[in-house]
Order: sequence, then C-alpha cells, then structure tokens
Amino acid sequence: MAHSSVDFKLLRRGCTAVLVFGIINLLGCLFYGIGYSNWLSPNKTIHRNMGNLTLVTLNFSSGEDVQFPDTTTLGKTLEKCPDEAPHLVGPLRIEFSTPVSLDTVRKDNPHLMEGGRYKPEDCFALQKVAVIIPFRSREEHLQFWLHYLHPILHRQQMDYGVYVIQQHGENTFNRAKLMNIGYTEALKEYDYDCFVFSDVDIIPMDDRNLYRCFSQPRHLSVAVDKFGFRLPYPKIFGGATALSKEQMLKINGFPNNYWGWGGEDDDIYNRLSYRGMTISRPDSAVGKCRMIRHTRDKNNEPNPERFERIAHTLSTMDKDGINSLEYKVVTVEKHVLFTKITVDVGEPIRAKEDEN
Ligand SMILES: *[C@@H]1O[C@H](CO)[C@@H](O)[C@H](O)[C@H]1NC(C)=O
Ligand SMILES: *[C@@H]1O[C@H](CO)[C@@H](O)[C@H](O)[C@H]1NC(C)=O
Ligand SMILES: [Mn+2]
Repeated sequence: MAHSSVDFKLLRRGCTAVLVFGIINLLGCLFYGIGYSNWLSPNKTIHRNMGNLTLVTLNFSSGEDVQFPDTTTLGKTLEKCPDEAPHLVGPLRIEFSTPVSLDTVRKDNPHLMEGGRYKPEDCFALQKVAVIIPFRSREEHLQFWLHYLHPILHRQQMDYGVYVIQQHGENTFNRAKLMNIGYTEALKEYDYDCFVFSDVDIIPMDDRNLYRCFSQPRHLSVAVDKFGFRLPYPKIFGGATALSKEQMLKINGFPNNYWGWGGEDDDIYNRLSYRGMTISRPDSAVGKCRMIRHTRDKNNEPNPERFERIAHTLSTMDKDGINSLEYKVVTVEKHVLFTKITVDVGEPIRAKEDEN
C-alpha cells in the first residue's frame, strides 16, 4: 500500500511537470508563430530580412530518390530492401525530461555492431549511410540522440554507422571542419555512399523523415520546435542534412575556416547553389524536429567574420574544403552505440593570406 501511494505522488509530480512544460512550449510556439508567420510559401519570393540574411526564392524540389549502384552483386543473396521501409510508425513522442542511460540504450538496441554500426538482416540496404555528429562536451544530448535515433535508423533499414567527431581542446569550435573530418574518416572505414550531418541536439519527431540521400542535397530538420515548427528562412541548411558522396565532391565538401557560431551552413548552401543544386526537404509535418534547449557553449561565440566569408563562397570554395583539410586524429574509440573520433582541428589563422 505504502508503495502505491509513493508511486501516485511521483505520478502527480510528473504530471505537473509535463503540464508546466507543455504551457511553456505553447507560449514559445505562439511567440515564434506570430513573429514568423507566413514564411512558408513554396516558389514565392519573400523579401524579408531575418536579421542575418536576405531571403530569396524557396524551391521545394520533389526529392526523388537517388539511384545508387546495385549492391546485390557483392556476394550476398539478399534481396534489396523495399523503397518504403515496412516498420515505420510515423509521428513519435520526443521529450527530454528524463535523462537516459547508455546502458538502457545498449539494451534497447541489441542488433548494433561495434562502433555504432547496423545493417538490416533480411534485406540489402538501399544506401550505406555515415551519420556524422560534430561534438564537444554535450554528453547528455548525445545520450538522448542515441536513445531516439538508433531505433529510428533501424526501422529505416539503412546500412549505417554513427560517428561522433569530437573537437579536442578548448579552442573555438569549428562545426563545418568537424563534418569534413567525419566524412573523411568514415570513408576510411567503409564504402559509404551517403552522409548525414546532424547536430547532437536535433531529434526528428517522425520516422518517415528518412535519414538518407536524395537526388538533391537533403535538409532534414525543416520544422524545428525552436523556430515554431517552420523554416526560419528558405535557404537554411543547418541542423541536420544529408549529402551523397557525389554531392559532397561536387562542392569540395565544407569550409574549414568558420570558427565559432554561424554562417558555415549558409556557406554550404551557397556551395550547393553555385554547383546548380537545389535543396530537397520532407514536408513540414514529416520534417518536425525537437531541439534540446541549451545555453550557448563556451568557445562558440558568434563568428564576426561570417558575413564577410559567406559573401565570398564562390571564390573560396574550390581551394577551401576537402582538398585543403588538415587535422590530427587524437583518439578513436569504438563504443557499441557509436564511434568517437577525437580530433585536433588546429586554431583560427587570422593571417592575411587566409583572407580572400
Ligand atoms: C526549382 O527546381 C526545379 C526542379 O528541380 C528546377 O527545374 C528549377 O529551375 C528550380 N527553380 C529555381 C528558381 O531554382
Ligand atoms: C543565421 O541563423 C541561422 C539559424 O539560427 C544559422 O543557422 C545561420 O548560421 C545564421 N547565419 C549567419 C550568417 O549568421
Ligand atoms: Mn543547438
């Protein structure tokens, strides 16, 4: 009896917390909703300045699947996985009130192979996907990410691996360079044909949001709660994205010289657009995501050079990217749930020759 009354108290406390959380969320949505109403009008030019960028035409491309080479010739007799994975469930309940332990996540995902690798057992995956997470001291976010994403990726039937690319030391954070490193290091391990780049705090709210590649570069985090479940501006290409190896090579990867917060994602958008590509996105229902709330990280201040840099992408992209990438691997750790590669990315060069 005493036992059940304790349970009840706990339950009541839990409910109050959920209610308060809900109200806060609702207020947040209202606030953003009013501020950002009518952004989303496909194929319409919206001239509004969001404070950091002038907007241009939004082009929703259909996002057809890419045809990757037939993999059934690799000695396996398995049939190709179906185009539509049969175990998807649609909308998911995502919340961050109760921390999850990696032990639990490991138990929940018994099919993982060392290094956070998975491959469907009963069919041949359509794509080989490396999921790259640029990272530094966000252990709690990583736990949520692994807890939610492994089962989703499992249901999506991809042959995938999770790579956490951790910036070593205390220097200013360099997200795009970490993503270049993840791309390079993952390719040394396996013949991946698709690369998903995800911030550690972005969780999709629908498993029909496929974490794989399409005929055009894919933006996955299209309707984030933080932005009132809308695109903050049409050219946004941050958060979580997917690029095929071919698309990566076309743009020479990402810039290596954006130190601190902001702009690197806009540079990547510029690169794609200068190479004639358009952005593919799921619709705003399937593309709903939650972002784990957090305060600004240490040593990731807004980058004062970002506006200057994104104005010159066209002339810098061919010499700054995968072809100029330099770094040192500090450690490689193979965990069950992920591969963690700690890297020394160096520090900002403020010299003249680095300017365009
Ligand atoms: C929009 O996308 C379509 C199909 O991908 C393409 O043909 C068209 O040129 C694009 N329009 C703009 C303005 O980029
Ligand atoms: C503009 O804001 C978006 C969303 O927060 C961010 O991803 C992007 O990097 C910013 N761009 C610049 C130039 O500050
Ligand atoms: Mn964040």
